[in-house]
Amino acid sequence: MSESERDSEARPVAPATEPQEDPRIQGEKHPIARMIAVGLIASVIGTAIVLWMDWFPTDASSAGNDIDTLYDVLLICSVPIFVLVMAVAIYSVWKFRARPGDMRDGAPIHGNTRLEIVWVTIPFIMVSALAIYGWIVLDDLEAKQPNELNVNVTGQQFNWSFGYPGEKVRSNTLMLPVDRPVHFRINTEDVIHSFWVPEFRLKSDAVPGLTTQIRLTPTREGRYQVVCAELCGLGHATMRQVVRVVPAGEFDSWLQEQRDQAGGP
Ligand SMILES: [Cu+2]
Repeated sequence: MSESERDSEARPVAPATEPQEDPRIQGEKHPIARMIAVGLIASVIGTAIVLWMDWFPTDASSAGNDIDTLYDVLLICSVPIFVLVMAVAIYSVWKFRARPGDMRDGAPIHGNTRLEIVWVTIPFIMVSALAIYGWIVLDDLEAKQPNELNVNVTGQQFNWSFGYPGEKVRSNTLMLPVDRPVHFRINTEDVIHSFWVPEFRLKSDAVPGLTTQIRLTPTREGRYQVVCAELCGLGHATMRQVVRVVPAGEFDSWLQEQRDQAGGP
């Protein structure tokens, strides 16, 4: 009798049986369907909540409508994905948690090619479509307008100042005539700042060595605030200046007043 024959006699081979279903998932034949149902309900609720929320103050510029619509589209696309992923993750952690004293290994799980193709393709298509949509909106907003008022914006730690080219006027209040297109050229004297009037929606960094620009038309008279939206030092939170959008006649007389003061004794 050879050595291998003796071995097989000594250790009887266990009879081949069908693999047992893991008792922990018995009765959970289609947990994925239930998870997706929970995720879909949560997505509808989540999307309704974020659309109901007021994210920005009332808009006061020509860019407001387009930016708000773009923001809503981004929310409608991203909230359901976030909520669905979190719903599946939280449901799984709760439903398939190890009971006290259960020291067994988890069931072995292998890759799923079809699922992986789906979860790469869908986000790729969504992100590409949103990027194209955002680019079209931005391109539209950046188009040159007739009869633009040029305003030079200068940021420094920790205030903003505004120059009206050709007028030799500099001001710490941003005075703008209503319904006239404005072309802002934005600079900084020190570190990076970010020029933002929430009611106008558009925002642009002020970067050392560069002149950045934005175009918009103020459409609502009122008093707003320029906010620095880039952490720029200890006084960052105080880096706010008044914006006033006034009728054209009032703007002209203000400009005349500033000219007189600049050319005064
Ligand atoms: Cu700043």
